[in-house]
Amino acid sequence: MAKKKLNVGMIGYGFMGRTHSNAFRKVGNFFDLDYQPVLKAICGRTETGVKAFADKWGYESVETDWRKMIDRKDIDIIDICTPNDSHMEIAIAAAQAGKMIMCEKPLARTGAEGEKMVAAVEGARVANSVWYNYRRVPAVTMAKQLIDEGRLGKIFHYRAKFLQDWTISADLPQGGTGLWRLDAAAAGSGVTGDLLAHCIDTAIWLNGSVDSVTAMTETFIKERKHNLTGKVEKVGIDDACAFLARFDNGSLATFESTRYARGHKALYTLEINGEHASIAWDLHDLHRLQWFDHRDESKLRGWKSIHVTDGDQPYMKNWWVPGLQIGYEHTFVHQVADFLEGVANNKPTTPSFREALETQYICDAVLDSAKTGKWTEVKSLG
Ligand code: SOE
Repeated sequence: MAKKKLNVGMIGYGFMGRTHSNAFRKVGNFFDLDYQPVLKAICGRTETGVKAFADKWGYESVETDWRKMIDRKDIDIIDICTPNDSHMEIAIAAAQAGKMIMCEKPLARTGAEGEKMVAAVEGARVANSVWYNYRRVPAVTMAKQLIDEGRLGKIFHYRAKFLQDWTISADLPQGGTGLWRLDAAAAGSGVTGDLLAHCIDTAIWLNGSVDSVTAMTETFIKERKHNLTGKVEKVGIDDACAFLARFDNGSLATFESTRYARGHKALYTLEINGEHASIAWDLHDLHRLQWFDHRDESKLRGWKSIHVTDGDQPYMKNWWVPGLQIGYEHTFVHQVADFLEGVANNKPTTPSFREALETQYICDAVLDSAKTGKWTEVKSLG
């Protein structure tokens, strides 16, 4: 049977524009789905740049004004790949136009912005999801299955960190292409919204809601030249953040992130300790899940390194043959596959905007706590 086409209109074409375009192109080759995405239009402000991107990735048309893209009748899905300060405006307009929406993480700069986005997509009843791609690393999805099957028993500890080192130089400017992540007005926050948001999203998916947090943040380089104004301006983002959390299930957690950990480029690790078993995972070895089960016979008990590449492990039957691994780009393919399956079955794709709002509330509580120095309760989703 011929697949039904869904036309994608992508807004923004930086690093995430590439990961998403690649995913839309590949998904139909590996997943058996009712729907086939079509790269219908790409939108960016600079005509030459957006045309070059369209040629490279095979988009059928280009737009330089996102509002025109949203007005187009031939677009079904709006994919938001712009910096965080435009997520809300674009998502609300897209929802009002009845488009399905896939939004790059984080949902927004703040919980208040996120609430308006949730109201818009739920009011318009349009399919929506946020690209928290690390949920869809097969080893991480398998961790979720093992936890949901009760194999860890009661969970006592959750530990996560996300370390990078790319902003150490004081000469690095803030603002503009690629560097908007250093500009608080565009990004909302620093490592909290950019990197810890990933750790938080995975954590609440695996271990449930967070009740309260206590945090510290630091901005190591206080002033940087701003690419848009040409002037040296105050840096408003957090360069590093560490926080403690209490989950609703009684477990305790530590989270840490920085862009000043010399030698680390994208070290995202997590560990969970339960009553019966522990799990550990490392993005640099993303196809492996470390597993310790205290119920094993004592003389053989020890950490196992499970190579998550077999057909009965999450997503893997769609790829190569057992033993051959996949990587970072495939997590985005999985996100599209799940979204299209959700559209076919009229089921929400996790994380929905509402689920991603919980991450936003935790980020808000972390940043508030870092200012007040106090334990802070996380706003409830209601
Ligand atoms: C920042 O360097 C960044 O690109 C994040 O924005 C992504 O979300 C993360 O997956 C990798 O690091």
